Amino acid sequence: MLRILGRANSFNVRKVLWTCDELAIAFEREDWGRGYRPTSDPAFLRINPVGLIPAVIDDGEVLLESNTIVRYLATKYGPEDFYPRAPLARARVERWMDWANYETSISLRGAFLGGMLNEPPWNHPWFVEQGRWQITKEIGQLDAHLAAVGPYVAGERFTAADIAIGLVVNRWFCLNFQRPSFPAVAAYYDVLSRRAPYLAHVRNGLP
Ligand SMILES: N[C@@H](CCC(=O)N[C@@H](CS)C(=O)NCC(=O)O)C(=O)O
Repeated sequence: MLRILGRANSFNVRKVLWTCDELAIAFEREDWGRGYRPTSDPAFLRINPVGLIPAVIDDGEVLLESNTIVRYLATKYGPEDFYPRAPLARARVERWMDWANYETSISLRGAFLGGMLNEPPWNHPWFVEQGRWQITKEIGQLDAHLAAVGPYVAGERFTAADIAIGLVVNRWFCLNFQRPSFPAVAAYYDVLSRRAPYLAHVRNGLP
């Protein structure tokens, strides 16, 4: 059975849990990371020398990096719609996964880790303000995109792109500053919230 290493409240582990439930993949999960066994433990570092969760073990093979794991599971277990094989359709999914993991990760360090959890060094006031400004700009870009192509990020169908973006959107709605309203993003949050695995692993009260 698939083994998922990582705490269930981690942003990146939740992508894997959500994917498994969407694709009906059986798994067992072990608590590793902040508040549990530390990822600096030599036993964990033998699995992921970078010391980050999630790590997944499938058929004795280690998989690392949340978006790579989602794509691996989608390729191995998922239907065509969820992770298209055609190059252009696939690129339209992967574009948003890359955008989420690079662009919004940077802004959420200031807006979430600094501004909400007060974690140094991200809590420097300049960095918090910069992160809030940047994530607001990015959610505005997502809003314009969803208004044009919705209801899902890649258009008509729910895809792996929604796994990455669904986490960002949930966190956006939990941020503790005066956020402008973005109607297409709010509608998208409602659409995702009709999915039981989203409510179980993502919109479950955690940012
Ligand atoms: N790029 C990595 C980032 C992984 C990451 O930042 N994981 C965080 C949790 S979301 C972590 O390992 N934190 C340390 C801890 O929980 O001890 C991915 O997408 O998997």
